[in-house]
Amino acid sequence: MALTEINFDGIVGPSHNYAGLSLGNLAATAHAGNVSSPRAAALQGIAKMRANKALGLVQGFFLPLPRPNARYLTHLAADAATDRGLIAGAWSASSMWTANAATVSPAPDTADGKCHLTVANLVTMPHRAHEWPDTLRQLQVAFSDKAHFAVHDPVPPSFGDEGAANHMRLTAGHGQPGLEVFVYGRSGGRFPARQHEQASRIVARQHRLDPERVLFIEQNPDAIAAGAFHNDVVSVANERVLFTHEQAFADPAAAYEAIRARFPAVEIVEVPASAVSLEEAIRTYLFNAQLLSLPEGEMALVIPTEADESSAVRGWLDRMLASNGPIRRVIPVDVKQSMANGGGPACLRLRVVADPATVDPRFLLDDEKADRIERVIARHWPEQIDPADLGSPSLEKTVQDARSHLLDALDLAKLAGSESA
Ligand code: SUG
Repeated sequence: MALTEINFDGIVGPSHNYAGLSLGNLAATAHAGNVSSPRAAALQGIAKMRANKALGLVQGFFLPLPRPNARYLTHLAADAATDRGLIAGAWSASSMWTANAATVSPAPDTADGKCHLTVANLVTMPHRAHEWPDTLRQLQVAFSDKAHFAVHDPVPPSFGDEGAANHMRLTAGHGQPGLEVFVYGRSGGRFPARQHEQASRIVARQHRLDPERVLFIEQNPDAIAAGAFHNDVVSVANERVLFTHEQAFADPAAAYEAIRARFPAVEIVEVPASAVSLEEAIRTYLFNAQLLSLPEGEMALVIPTEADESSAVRGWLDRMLASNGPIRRVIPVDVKQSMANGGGPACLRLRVVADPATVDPRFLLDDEKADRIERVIARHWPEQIDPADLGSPSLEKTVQDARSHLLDALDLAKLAGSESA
């Protein structure tokens, strides 16, 4: 089979909770302390995968990581009563947002003709910084075919790297060479800039990209300060289309010019602030959408229901659809449980352009496997978690058992236990 885009969604883990750990992520901090619904969250995620698969797309998934992370907890020497944030961090299900798992450069872009993946170090947020060893282990299993994939260690922790959430690819077709656009933050005003320029540059060199087909663009500090903690909250690209908010980049005119110079076929669909303010774009996650090329050839935008329910956003989308632009369909999806932690449809997936036959088939979804996963979730995922219960031995057992049942059901028991320290 030819190279195709495969979306790997993170299965929402059984410890999904609202601990309010991500400074600068407004949804996560607004919902801090709320009771979460891990079972509903995971089922929402499976429904999204099923819907995308039904569009004729290839769908993969990654497993939740072992939580609580026992070795990490030991190293924290945390006090159960006073170090609640640290403990919650060890329990976080944040690996569900696989757009932060790694940066991916497909084979047509790299000097050795392999698909390169660099696991993200996620060092800016403590609860995410301990994800990468287990994520790496999973990537090494899913993409173990060394003739087709090169899986890299994270860039040094001195440079924060948040993976594909700050990376876009423009190309005439997924299987053709592309322009890889890395977006970094220099200043985030009141909030941290999570993607360091040097991390992006290291990844580009490590992936052996052609310097003529790489761009490094600064994110607008005002966007970070308004809550766009990753570029994928304000822009998304697919094939020849860049769908972006007017205020996504520090210098939008220079950014568009540089993109056009290297990829003249680009179609930039820019949403002006006069139609959708930066705040409304961030509140509704209009840009944290999956922009997908359907088998029939047209493009669809999979948006969160929050965006569909906004009159400003919906009004703009209706005008866009009427204008005969490159995006021909808009498909709302309910991922409310993830959205309340600042993770929309695009955060929940990692795009890998590859021949599906070269990927470990245990990570690819079919209908029967979706049924199997749903059954495990319905039976073993907790219905609710109050963040005050994080640390409880009985909840710990429930969460660990739930994950083991999933691993067994998918023949992936070898990923039991933890690599993280
Ligand atoms: O890293 N939220 C995640 C959301 C990640 C979204 N990813 C992309 N935009 N690609 C984060 O901020 C909240 C967890 C908590 O507060 O309990 C959290 O980690």
